Parts: sequence; C-alpha cells; structure tokens
Amino acid sequence: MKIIHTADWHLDSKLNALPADKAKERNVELLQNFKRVSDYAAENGVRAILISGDMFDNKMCLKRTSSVIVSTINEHPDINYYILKGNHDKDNFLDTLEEKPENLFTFGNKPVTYEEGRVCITGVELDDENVDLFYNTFNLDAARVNIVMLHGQEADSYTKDKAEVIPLRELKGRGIDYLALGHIHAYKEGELDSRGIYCYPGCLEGRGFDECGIHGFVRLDIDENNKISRTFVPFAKRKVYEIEVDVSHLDNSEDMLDSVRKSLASYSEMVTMAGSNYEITAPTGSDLVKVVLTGEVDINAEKDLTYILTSIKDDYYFAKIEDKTILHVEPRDYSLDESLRGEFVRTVLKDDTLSDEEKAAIIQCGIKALTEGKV
Ligand SMILES: [Mn+2]
Repeated sequence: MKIIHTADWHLDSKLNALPADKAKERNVELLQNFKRVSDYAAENGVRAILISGDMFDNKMCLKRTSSVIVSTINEHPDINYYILKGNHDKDNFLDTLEEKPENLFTFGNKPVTYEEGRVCITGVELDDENVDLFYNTFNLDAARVNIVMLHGQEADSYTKDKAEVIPLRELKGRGIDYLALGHIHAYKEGELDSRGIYCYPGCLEGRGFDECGIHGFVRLDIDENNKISRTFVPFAKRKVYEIEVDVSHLDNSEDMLDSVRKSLASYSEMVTMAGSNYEITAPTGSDLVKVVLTGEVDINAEKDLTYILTSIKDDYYFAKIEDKTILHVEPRDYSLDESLRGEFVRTVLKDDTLSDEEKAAIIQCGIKALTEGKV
C-alpha cells in the first residue's frame, strides 16, 4: 500500500519575497500542486494522501482555493485525503463544508483513528486545553500498523502548556510505526523508539529564500509484512536558491558579473533524504535565485548591483542580489594622502569606539560623499 505524507503548503500566503504579480502567480502554482500530487497519486496507485497541518496559511483562504481543493478531492474518489489542521490554519473551511466529500477525513481536538486497510491513521489537533490529556492517555493498538499525524515542533521532552511542541520522549513505546509530522519546512527524520520513526516532509515547495533546496513529499510503501519503506519524491515546480559569490579583490562590475555567472552555472550541492542522495544542480530558468556577494572589496572598486542583477535576472523566474561584501581599506594607501580623503580615512580607522563593520560603512559613505559629492 502506498501513502503520501506532505505538510506545510501554506496556501494563499503573502509570499513577501516576491513582487506582487509573481506572488499571485506562485500562489496559483502552489494550489495547482494539489492537483499535481493527486494526479501523481492516481498514476502511482497511492491509496491515501496525508497532509500534516498548515495546508493553508490562514484560517481564511480564497474561494478559488477552497473550490479547487474540493473539486480535486471529488475528482479522485479512489484516493483518501487525511487533512490535519496546524497552527496556521485552525478552523479552516474543511470542517464546515456543506457537502463534505466521502474521501476527505479531518481531525479535531480528540484523537481520531481511521482504518485505511491494514493501516490505522490517527491524528489529533493539539491546543493548550487538550495537550496534557493527550500525552497522558494516548493509546494505540500495538498489533496494528500505526501512522500518527501531529503538527508541531519536535523536542526532546515535554514543555507544559506548549501545544506547539511535540515531546518525542512522551511518544516512545506507544506503538507508533510512523509519526507523520508537520511544522518544520525542511525535511527532517529521526528515530522515535525501537519500533518507529518520525518524519517531517518539509514544505512541498519553497516559497521564499528561507526555503531553499529540494522540496517534495514522502511516499510510504507498506509491504505485506507491514514493513514501511520511505522514499522522498522531489516535487516542487520551482527551486529556490541562495548562492554566495565571493568577489574578493575584483575591482569592477563586469568581473563581478562574470564571477556570479560562473558560480551560478557550477552550483552543486548533495543532500540526503529518506536514505537517498539528491544533487541540487545549477538553477535553471524556472527557478528563484538570490545572489549574495561576499568577500573583501577594495574601497576604490567599481561595484554596481543594478548592473549585475539586470544582467542575470532574465535567466531566471526571479532573481535578486544582496551585498554582504566588506570594504577593504589599505591604511597604508592613506598614510601619506594629505587630502581630506586621507585625513577622513585615518580618523575613522583609529576610532576605537567603532566596530570594523561600522568603520567600513562610514568610510564607504564618506569616500562616496567626498568623491561624488553625494551619498
Ligand atoms: Mn506550523
């Protein structure tokens, strides 16, 4: 039996990292993922889709969003959808649907167990009221294959009245085979006890530059001996990259652009998820890229961020650039400079009340003012 585990789609979120038109478009793409995942499930004989919370960014979502969700569920009567609410989407529309699809299963503040063939799927939405009771009384039939859905931040031990913290220690020895978690936006897994494991699939698709890397869902395959194997399935339509480019000692925008282009083209990173290795290759035209310039750049260097960004931005779905370079000032160069410029640099450099970053910022500003007549 095949089951998909996903979480944290955050549909209809603000997507502040993007300009308004792209944010609108991305929200549609994120919603279309519901159809794409459902089609994948249908094509691959997946019996159930588990969404472990924060499917929506808010308790209210657009009418368009709710209608696409409901019609997609109705179009796939052979797939069962198990949708748990998270801290972002408490009281979402699914519980109050006038005509709830028969293949949609939701959860509440008491643990509910649904039988999916040989597998028991149990979920509960924890809050400050029910959290103590849940950990004190939670029980499963250890003779069954048990998947448990919860939403929250895993922690070693119990923090009182913190419904958003999941104390893994409290869930040991309770007969859980697979703890299907949501809340953390990057893939994470670990051992729960001698029997079970816990897993965060991460968000299905990166939405901002804090969600870089490979995103997708976890596919569980449960064999006739009730052994669960996991596969991470990369599924995001677009990838998000933050790539640092060291432009130390380059003295003009064209050379920096060249260095940026080379860094982007040769980008490669290996990651391991659910026991398999994945390579994150160079960004392509469908991806979102943030270039971060680093290194020490000489005070006299010519560096124009607009020039660099404008030269690469059409190569990607969206690109931005951030300057984290440190200004390199050679005090020697100014020791004999009798101009106002030399006097200014010497004064700043010997001021012990300033940090190195402050000195660099003041010198950069001052030199610009002295040479160009403006800041
Ligand atoms: Mn959450």
